Amino acid sequence: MNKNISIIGVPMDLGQMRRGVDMGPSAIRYAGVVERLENLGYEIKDLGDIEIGQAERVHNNPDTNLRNLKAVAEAGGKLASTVDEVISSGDFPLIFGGDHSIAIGTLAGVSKHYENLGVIWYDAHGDLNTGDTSPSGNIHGMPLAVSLGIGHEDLTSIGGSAPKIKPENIVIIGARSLDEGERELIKEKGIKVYTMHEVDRMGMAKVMEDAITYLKDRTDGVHLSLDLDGLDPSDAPGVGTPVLGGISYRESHLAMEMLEEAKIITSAEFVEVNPILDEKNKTATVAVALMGSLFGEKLL
Ligand code: HAR
Ligand code: MN
Ligand code: MN
Ligand code: MN
Repeated sequence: MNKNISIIGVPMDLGQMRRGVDMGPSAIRYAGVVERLENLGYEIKDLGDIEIGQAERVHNNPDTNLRNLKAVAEAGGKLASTVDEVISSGDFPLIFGGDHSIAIGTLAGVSKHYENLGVIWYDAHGDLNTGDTSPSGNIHGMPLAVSLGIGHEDLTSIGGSAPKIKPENIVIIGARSLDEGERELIKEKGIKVYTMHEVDRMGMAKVMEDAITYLKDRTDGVHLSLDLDGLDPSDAPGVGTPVLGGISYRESHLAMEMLEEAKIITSAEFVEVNPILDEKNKTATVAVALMGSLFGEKLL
């Protein structure tokens, strides 16, 4: 793993309707992430937080049902440029959310550097909605579709109009809440998904082994987009849209350890940590523990 890490905080809470997730980056820092990674021999630069604009006081844009579209798109553009600069400087970009809408900007920045960027989407949700299929109008349910070039132009055009990723380079892990339109898109595009059914049936070791083999063959870099709601709410309670029956803390550690061993991850983001909904910063602490494993912490 690249020994130089640049941290970027994105205090974004406009991609969904529960306040508090904008405090995620702060909670993750407070849980000791810099010290944890420094102890593993990494050189850490904390670039601070991306500036986020104002929420719409009432959603009254007749042209779209996407809430806070302007502010989410603006922040995405800023994040894309920052991530692009970090990679150009030779550092590993490590992004803290904020809600998952920030992945639009992250992937726009990262994808400039790879021909065939792989993505591991660790999440209870598919985040494959568009304005037409979304039950909520919340942009945090759309970033993976947007990165495929599907969705509102103000979002798909961030960092250039070409799609940022190819459907065959995506692996979704932990899905257990998919909307009808998302299921159709998964089938139409042939996106690889390990739902909780596969995690239960195959076990996490086999899921990760398969996912790693699949991505290693076809990609020249892999971004990990880890939504804390991929974990079971008993292990990660501080999230806005918890779904029962998720991936355990131990399974998640194993997944991170296997990614570290495979040496395929070239950028990462940890999103949806909401300290207001949390129990004594547990979810941020879990996020930092998982980063420990991802970056090479060993038990013995
Ligand atoms: N699928 C639902 C929607 O689009 C819920 C999405 C919740 N998304 C996140 N990110 N928390 O995964 O509104
Ligand atoms: Mn706010
Ligand atoms: Mn998500
Ligand atoms: Mn989710």
